Amino acid sequence: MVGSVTQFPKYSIVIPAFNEGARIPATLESVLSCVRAKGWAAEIIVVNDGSQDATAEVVRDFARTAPEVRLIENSGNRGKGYSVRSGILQALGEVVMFTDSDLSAPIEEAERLFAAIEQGADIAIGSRWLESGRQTHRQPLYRQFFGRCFNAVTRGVMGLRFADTQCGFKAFTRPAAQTIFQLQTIERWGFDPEILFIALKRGYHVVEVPVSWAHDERSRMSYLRDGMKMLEEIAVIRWNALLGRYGKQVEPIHRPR
Ligand SMILES: Nc1nc2c(ncn2[C@@H]2O[C@H](COP(=O)(O)OP(=O)(O)O)[C@@H](O)[C@H]2O)c(=O)[nH]1
Ligand SMILES: [Mg+2]
Repeated sequence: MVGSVTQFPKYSIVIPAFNEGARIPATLESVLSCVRAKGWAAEIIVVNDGSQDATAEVVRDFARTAPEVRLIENSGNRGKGYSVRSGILQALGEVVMFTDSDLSAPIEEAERLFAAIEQGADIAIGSRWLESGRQTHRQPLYRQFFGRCFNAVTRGVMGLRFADTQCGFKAFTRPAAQTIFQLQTIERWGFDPEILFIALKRGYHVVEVPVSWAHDERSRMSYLRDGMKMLEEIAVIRWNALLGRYGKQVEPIHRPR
């Protein structure tokens, strides 16, 4: 647990947050009450990505009364990929997951990811498309369209045979998380296909788990601009692979004793 020197949490829940002052209080309430109701030994790490609003203060307020909550601050706005990596590499849990701040997948669904890991997966990724009936509020059609196109590209160009690479709800064993995120180079939206690509390359067992999902309209993404950037990032990933950058040896990160 945070603050304890001998015992580490079983689960780390990493939440990247950019200008989430409005959404994060309800998010932390839900995550905390879920963690406590289920009796999970968990830490909740919010990574503030250079927000210009009150995100950091709100999280600090929570942390005052909830020892499970930790705040990590980026030096400025560095991107979702950078933020998730930072949280995951500083996490202390045996199983490490990340979720979007809007909790589009309710945090209770984490149990399904944890169960998959319990059953032997190294990585369990949430999927909105395996059982699409679980989506109570779908993305608008144009976003579904972009999503499908991007999926076709990750399949064709990167060989990723997953129904949904982009779901912001993924869990890892500690060793898998440390290896993959130390090799990650993409710091903005295109980091998801990169971590999956590395995972397969390093021989990890990845399973897709259908999760419930309610799209939140207040998206932080600009589909056209960020979509173009993501295509460029796929080229970078291919290039990195060609240069053997994902085959490097990686040392585990030791937890403070
Ligand atoms: N836009 C944006 N979101 C970030 C950034 N860094 C972290 N995030 C977080 O990434 C998560 C996903 O954002 P969201 O708006 O829900 O994305 P969408 O639902 O996929 O459109 C949220 O938790 C954001 O706070 C960043 O630089 N830009
Ligand atoms: Mg969202």
